[in-house]
Amino acid sequence: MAEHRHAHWQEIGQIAAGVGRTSSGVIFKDLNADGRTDYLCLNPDGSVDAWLNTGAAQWAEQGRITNGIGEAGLGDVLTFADASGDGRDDYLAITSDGAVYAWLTVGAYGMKL
Ligand SMILES: [Ca+2]
Ligand SMILES: [Ca+2]
Repeated sequence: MAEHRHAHWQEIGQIAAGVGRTSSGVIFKDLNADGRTDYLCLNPDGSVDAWLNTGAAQWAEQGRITNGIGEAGLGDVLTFADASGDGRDDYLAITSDGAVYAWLTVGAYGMKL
């Protein structure tokens, strides 16, 4: 008899109160490689504001972590993914022809509580 695995979901309710932005720019990435996804607001100008996930629905505001790349022709799509393999998601700009430019996350994010 074949074993069937099914996803199981446990509702835990609201985990973030929101930061007064529209949902379109909200993304979740792990900035500090602690295994907990962090809350990022990607603004239309490419700047990014971030809140670290400190656990139990507690978010530590980091403020503006980048003003954006400010280069014409880049940033058709802006996103975060770990390009360096260190567990911390990096800032990526994907052009209209699929080329990708990366800004690696270096240093440590503070924990403002
Ligand atoms: Ca994290
Ligand atoms: Ca990285």
